[in-house]
Amino acid sequence: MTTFVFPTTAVHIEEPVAYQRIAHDHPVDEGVAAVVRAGLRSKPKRLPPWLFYDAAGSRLFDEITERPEYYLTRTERGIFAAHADAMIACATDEARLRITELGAGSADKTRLLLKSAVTRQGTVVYEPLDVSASALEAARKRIEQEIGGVRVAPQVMDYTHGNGHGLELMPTEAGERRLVLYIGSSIGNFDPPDAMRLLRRVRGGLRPGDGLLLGVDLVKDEETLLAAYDDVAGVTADFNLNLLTRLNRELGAEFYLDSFGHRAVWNRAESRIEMHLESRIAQRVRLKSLDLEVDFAEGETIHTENSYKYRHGQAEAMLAEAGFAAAGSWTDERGWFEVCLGRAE
Ligand code: AVJ
Repeated sequence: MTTFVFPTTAVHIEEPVAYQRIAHDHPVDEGVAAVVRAGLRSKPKRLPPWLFYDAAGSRLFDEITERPEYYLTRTERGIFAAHADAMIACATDEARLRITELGAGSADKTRLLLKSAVTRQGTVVYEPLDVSASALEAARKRIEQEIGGVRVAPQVMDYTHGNGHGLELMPTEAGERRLVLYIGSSIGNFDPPDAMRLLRRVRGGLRPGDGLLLGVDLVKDEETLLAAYDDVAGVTADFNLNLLTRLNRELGAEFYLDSFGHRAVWNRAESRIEMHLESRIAQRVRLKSLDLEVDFAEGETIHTENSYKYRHGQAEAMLAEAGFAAAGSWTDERGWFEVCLGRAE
């Protein structure tokens, strides 16, 4: 029996027996277990955003990108639709291009760039890098089916965890240049020092003349930013709360979803949107597979994501610091999103 202590009363809820059974059928992923244990014992509590992306979370993220408030995907796609040819021309500089993407393909956005490359040089090798073999396989099928002339060469890799070395990529051939795509504002999840480490790591895997195309979300009015991370249909809330569903399933946790709420905050000083899961009540939550009990005060939060927003010119400055010369930058008519091309020096 689990007890939720409300300010004025106490509610008793039956043990979620089904979770217990599943937790025992399920081998516990040690990486997930370690990061959850550390994150829920730290003060303030936090969990890393990569935990969002189980099967249900990945579906919810795709749904977010279609919400009217989530301008990021639509805006970046518009930039590619208008400028993909210019970007590819700028990156090739007479050489043959090989396109490497950090992440398993951002669907139509990547497609626009691949099409430009095929138009320009007849065929192109496309190398998506991702930790998920299944995501890579889905991307390979989709892309080979949809665009002729693209040879997909997926590589299973966790590009986010460095060890001081450069990215280990397949060697390019003579007369070939690599263009790395890091789009979709994915870099926004990293705080500035980690973002710089990642960019340097990418640079470490490249040769002079190779390129990095970086997509970043820009600072804009607070109302627009907050709405993008708190859509009225509640998809972002479901996406955030799904993290607790995942812990219930995988770690035999006993989070009662109705006792937590989604909160998006604009942290102006840090220039980032923060997502939190806020405990509506004072409560103790058990995570059976971790043999852990976690206390929450009423209103206490688990910080689940940062999404950094940049000022115009900042992405280029970061690229420069990582060893890339500015080779081009494109934005939309509202100046909401920016795509920058850096050339490895
Ligand atoms: C995938 C990290 C770019 O920060 O906008 C969307 C994730 N979180 N809504 C972002 C996200 C909430 C997204 N990124």
